Amino acid sequence: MRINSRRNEIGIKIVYYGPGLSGKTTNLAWLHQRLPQDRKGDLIQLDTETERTLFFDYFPYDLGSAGDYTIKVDFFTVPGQSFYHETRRAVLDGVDGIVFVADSSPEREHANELARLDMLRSLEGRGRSLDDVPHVYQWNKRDVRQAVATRILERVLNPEGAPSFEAVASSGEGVFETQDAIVREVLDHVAT
Ligand SMILES: Nc1nc2c(ncn2[C@@H]2O[C@H](COP(=O)(O)OP(=O)(O)OP(=O)(O)O)[C@@H](O)[C@H]2O)c(=O)[nH]1
Ligand SMILES: [Mg+2]
Repeated sequence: MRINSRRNEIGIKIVYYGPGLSGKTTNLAWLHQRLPQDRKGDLIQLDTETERTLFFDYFPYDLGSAGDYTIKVDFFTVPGQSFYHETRRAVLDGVDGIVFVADSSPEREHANELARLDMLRSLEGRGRSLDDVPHVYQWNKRDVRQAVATRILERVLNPEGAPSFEAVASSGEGVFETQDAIVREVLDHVAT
């Protein structure tokens, strides 16, 4: 969190985290397309020729004001492919809120768990944990065949009972609700 009292500005950093191909970039691209033109900066996508995220995706957004302060949000995604571990750690640095985008495909159950463990370890490495980082889960790809039951995703990935949302990011379903929820979680956290 960056607080600039001279400019009456609060900056918050939100990271979309999750296994490879779970739909993190799709979430950010959809949000960027729909948010009002005059309040967003360019979407920066650093990806490979096959559109896998290489470093991160990013765009800044003016959320509006709270009291005397204006709130600026920086949205990031991490690269999900396992060998980009160090990049994920770097992107998580200074995070204020996390959206964990899980893939509902049955063959990705293990990948979801590994990604969550990787995230916990990276937070731990900085003396942080999910207890003190506001976060929400997105059960994405609800449209796939034999999607894993949300009851199971909740039990395995969300034992802490954080807010969670079903989504089909490729058609925008659930994307805005997820974003709205994480921003609210972060602002509630600041206020307490
Ligand atoms: N069926 C289905 N496909 C989706 C959904 N959301 C995203 N996809 C597709 O899944 C693929 C991967 O999406 P990305 O957004 O690039 O995934 P990512 O999590 O950014 O992947 P990495 O950058 O490699 O970590 C793309 O072909 C998307 O169109 C969804 O809800 N349902
Ligand atoms: Mg990506």
